[in-house]
Amino acid sequence: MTTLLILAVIVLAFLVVMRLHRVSDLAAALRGEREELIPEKDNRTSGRMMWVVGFIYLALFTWIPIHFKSVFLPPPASTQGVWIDAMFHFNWIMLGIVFYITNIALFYFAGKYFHRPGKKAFWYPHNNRLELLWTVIPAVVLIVVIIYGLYVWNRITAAPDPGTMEVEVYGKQFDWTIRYPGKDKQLGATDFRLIDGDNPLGIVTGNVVTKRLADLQKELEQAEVDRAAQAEIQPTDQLADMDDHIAHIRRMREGIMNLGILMKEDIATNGGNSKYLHGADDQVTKEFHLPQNVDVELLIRSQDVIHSVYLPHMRAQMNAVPGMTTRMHLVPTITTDSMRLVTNNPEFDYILLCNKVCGISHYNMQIPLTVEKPGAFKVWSILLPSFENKSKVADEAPADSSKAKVATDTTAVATTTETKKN
Ligand SMILES: [Cu+2]
Repeated sequence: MTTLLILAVIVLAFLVVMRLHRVSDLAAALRGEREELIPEKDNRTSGRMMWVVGFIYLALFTWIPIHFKSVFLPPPASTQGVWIDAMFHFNWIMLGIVFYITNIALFYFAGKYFHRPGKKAFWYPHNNRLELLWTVIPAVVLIVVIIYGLYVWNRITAAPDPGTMEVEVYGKQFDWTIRYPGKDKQLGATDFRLIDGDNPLGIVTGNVVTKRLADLQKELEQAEVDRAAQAEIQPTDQLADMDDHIAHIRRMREGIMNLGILMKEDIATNGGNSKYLHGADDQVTKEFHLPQNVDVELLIRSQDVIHSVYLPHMRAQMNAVPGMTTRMHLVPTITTDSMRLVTNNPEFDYILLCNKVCGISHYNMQIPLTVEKPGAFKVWSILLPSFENKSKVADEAPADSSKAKVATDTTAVATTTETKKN
């Protein structure tokens, strides 16, 4: 309330000053003075005010980052973060130099050369040397900034050395799923057509393909029985819908069969190295842990729209684009526990958040990241169930109809359900 009153007083005072100014203008007009003839004293005051305003402006600009340093991000917690911060500092220094020089010159000269009667401005239309100078210097600085940026970007996205630990970060509206490679240290292949409640990433294994084919076969048989039973009762458009549904299941089954053939061929060609043999022991989890001082290659995918993997304390960000895998290196250097000491905040947690406005619950698309000593990380990751074991447990659980519904997660299958409803 007090703030409101103070604000009102300021606004009113401003209005009063404006009115007074207008009154003095009118009085001068009545005295027969010409409005555009401003006395030199007024011009001098305006010039001095230019200096005062310029000084306050630059002083505030300098004071703000110093005063608010405590709310800035803590020191970078990854090797890549140190590179990014160094690049930012370089850019800030370049910008700062230009900013102070140009602004000091702007306010100084504007204040110095106020209008004096009888004094004419110096006419100085062109100077080749000056033109060259202020074209070449910014061009060189920009080239340096761009090359420096590309250099850092190339280091962050460089091809990983063989044996680098791979971790998948998978985004969908509106959560993150993390996949670790398991005992074989290699992530298995994935296919979106295999995505369901038990297999949120669509990991491809022999068992998954067989089970999916069996499910589709059952669904097909049921659809054909329904179609035969309804043949005499339903109108033709309803029957056409049922035919479409049957054709759709057939296409799905064919696609999965082809995937199975592809898989067999790949295994025959590549033997134990086939990417189709590495999925069973993958570990899929909603928790995100990383070992300290280990080079990790993050493989980033999205199920639906563009998301963005953003780890502000690591100064790391990469888009998650549907239909492709993006990647970046990350070497976390400070454990969560150490960072709690650094920030003097016992509740501190690193955070992985989505940095693309991706839909209605975008704000909630975030999970904590725990960085721990490699030993502790190993203990944690060994305890994670492997994908195949997890789905076995799920299979043994009593089947319920709601799960079957979750299983129809892909857009293609969703269309099926839609048709069924009709
Ligand atoms: Cu998102």
